[in-house]
Amino acid sequence: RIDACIFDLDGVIVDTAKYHYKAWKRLANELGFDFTEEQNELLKGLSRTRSLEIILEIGGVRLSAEEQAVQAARKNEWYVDMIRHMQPDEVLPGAGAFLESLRKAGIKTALGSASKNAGTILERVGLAPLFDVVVDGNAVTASKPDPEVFLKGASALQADPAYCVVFEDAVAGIQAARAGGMKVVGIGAADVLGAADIIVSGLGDMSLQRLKEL
Ligand code: B16
Ligand code: MG
Repeated sequence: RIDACIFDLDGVIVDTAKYHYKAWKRLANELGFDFTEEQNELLKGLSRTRSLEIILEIGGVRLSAEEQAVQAARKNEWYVDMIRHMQPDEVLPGAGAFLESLRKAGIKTALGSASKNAGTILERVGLAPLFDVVVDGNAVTASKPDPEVFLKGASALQADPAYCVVFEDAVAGIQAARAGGMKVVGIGAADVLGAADIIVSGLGDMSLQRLKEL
């Protein structure tokens, strides 16, 4: 029995990692060091603040808390400048159709994202109407792997976590779903996402039938 599905945003519904990467790389370069796409992988699912700490460690740069807040805000300005141009064709393959099939089947949907920009992104790509509830980085105090974001989603949908399925592309997100007592579908590569119940390459591989088999 499945009552609700809770979706991560970046890497599951849209690929915003490429915009995060551009903005973080610009910041790293301005601070005098390089930042690679492989290093960007480490930041998936982590909060903006935690991401900046990791980038500064990579560059061996030490900043005061105030200066870190300033730099995180600059990065976010560049990032928002990119995502405000996003279009519906940037929704990852199969995501819209799967969300619609859930709606038809009476299964509730929530977004569970670390991003404080999640609302803007959903509006831009036209998916906001397909989510019953949005829990984003503005609504949580503890980042993934803490289960808070998913538990808040389940609670807002009045769903028992045992009957919720989380869709996640990041290791920290899969750990968060597990810690919340939920089922989890990993999106991506089997070698990194081993702790998921099943692993698919994208929502295009999901169906109501597959969901019921979980
Ligand atoms: P923002 P998700 C996460 O989104 C991204 O994966 C992560 O790279 C980013 O740092 C985080 O959101 C915070 O985003 O700076 O927009 O608040 O995967 O949890 O949907
Ligand atoms: Mg993600």
